[in-house]
Amino acid sequence: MRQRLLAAFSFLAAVCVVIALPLIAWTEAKRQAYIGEAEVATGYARDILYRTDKTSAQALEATTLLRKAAFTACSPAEVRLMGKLDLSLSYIQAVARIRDGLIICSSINGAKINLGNQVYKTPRGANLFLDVSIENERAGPILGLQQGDFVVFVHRQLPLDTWTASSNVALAIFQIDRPRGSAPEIARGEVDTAWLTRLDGKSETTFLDGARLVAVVRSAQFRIAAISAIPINNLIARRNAVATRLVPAGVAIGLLAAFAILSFGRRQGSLATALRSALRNRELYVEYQPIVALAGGQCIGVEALVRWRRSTGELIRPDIFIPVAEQIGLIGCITERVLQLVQQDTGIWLAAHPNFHVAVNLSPSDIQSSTLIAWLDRFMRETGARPSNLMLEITERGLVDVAAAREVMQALHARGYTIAIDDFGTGYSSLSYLESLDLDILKIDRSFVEAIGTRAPTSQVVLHIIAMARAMGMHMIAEGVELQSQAEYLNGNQVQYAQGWLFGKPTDFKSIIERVEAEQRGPLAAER
Ligand code: G
Ligand code: G
Ligand code: MN
Repeated sequence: MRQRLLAAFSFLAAVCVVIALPLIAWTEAKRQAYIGEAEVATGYARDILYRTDKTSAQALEATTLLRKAAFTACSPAEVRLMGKLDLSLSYIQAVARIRDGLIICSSINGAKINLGNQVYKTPRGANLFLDVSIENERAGPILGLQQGDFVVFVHRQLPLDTWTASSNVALAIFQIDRPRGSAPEIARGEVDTAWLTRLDGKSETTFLDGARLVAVVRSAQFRIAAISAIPINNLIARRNAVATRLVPAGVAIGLLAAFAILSFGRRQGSLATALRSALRNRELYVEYQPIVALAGGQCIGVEALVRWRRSTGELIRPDIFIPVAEQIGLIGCITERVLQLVQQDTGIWLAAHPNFHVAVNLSPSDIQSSTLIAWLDRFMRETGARPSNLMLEITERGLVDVAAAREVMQALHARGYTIAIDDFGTGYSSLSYLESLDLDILKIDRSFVEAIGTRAPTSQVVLHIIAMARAMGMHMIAEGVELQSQAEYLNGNQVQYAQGWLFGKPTDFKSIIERVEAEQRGPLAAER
């Protein structure tokens, strides 16, 4: 059942990944294309707005100078100043004096100027002549800006004279306060006045409207806004260009991830099945690694390490199958089997050696139920061993849920079992928990022993662990001791026990018995 669920789940996850990744890539291509094209459109709008602002500023400058000069109307001095302004201000075509709606003199002496009849009053009290014609001037429509007694003439299309990458870009300048629906002041191509409302208080905005991507930018100086609209085809072309890069990558990554999920699911599934039959077919056995007293060197106990040899002869490491067993709820069966195997291997030998211990590894779930205590009680009853013959190794992970563990731990303690914390320093654990649990032994993880005497940043950690264990009255077993120098360092720092290849690799219990009995016969016998 569990397995079907795992298979179904990994299949579903794989399908999701295969669909989702190309979709994400496609969405990302759309997003990138929009950002890119919006940047282009905003650039055009900013450019024409800059030119318009510049034109307005020059017109303002011209009228201000003429007003300040306060020459007699149309005197030679005034006309000379008009001519100078016309020449020096690049955006300006002509300057003129107006009285009662008629031009009375200008910088282009003699040429007739017709103001036309399209006039718009700006909120600041200026008049805008939208349809001016100047005699002999053929460079396109002209705009007249009247402030007080003067009018400045500019080319309407000049600000739009900007370079665009594609020809069908629409550009326009709007007077913000013009009534809704009226035509823009200056325009090239087709624009919609309703776009102005999309600004909505912002200084810049972009959006899609039908077949176009529109940018609106508002002037910081004048009550005008610039608009540019680019064809949506530009956006689509850019999206397709980005998508041809991203989508195949998305498909490839999606397939790879799906493959990984499926093969992981199958492996976990098949490992789970194989582990179940391993328990039935007795494919598990136990090896024992000596634990020695650092002072003296005699073997005072062993750690039981489970091994799995499949019927094919393949040996699977506990690092691989213990986590799977924990996941699928099979770890309790493994712990029970390990205890049975230890009982088979040690028989009545432990009863005759009360100072010798076998350390058994427990998983977090083992110490959350009292079944464990029943197994241990049976072990004692059937072998005549004492609780001091068994040491129980608990990992830091097992202490995360202390509330659940505490009851079982106290019961174990009350019966006289030794409790060790395994792999100390590699996981999460709070000192206050350690103290409140009243643990007997701390196993110093191999990684800290490895660092001794090296330049590794953790090389000093072992000293802190030792100090802490001593402060809490715990004895220590150093794991993974491979070098004589490590053993001497640990012994010199009051670590009582050690385990590692220097003292012996995991082996069968018969070899352990031989070793211990040889040591008991005397040092000379042990040498042999
Ligand atoms: O010696 P070996 O490489 O097999 O040890 C790998 C890991 O497997 C060790 O960290 C050890 O704690 C864990 N392990 C070995 N035997 C058992 C066991 O019987 N039960 C549990 N829960 N873990 C074990
Ligand atoms: O349960 P624990 O994590 O203590 O398991 C010990 C692990 O370390 C096992 O995998 C065991 O085979 C391995 N081991 C034991 N002694 C040594 C040693 O001296 N060096 C190295 N590299 N590994 C060791
Ligand atoms: Mn261990």
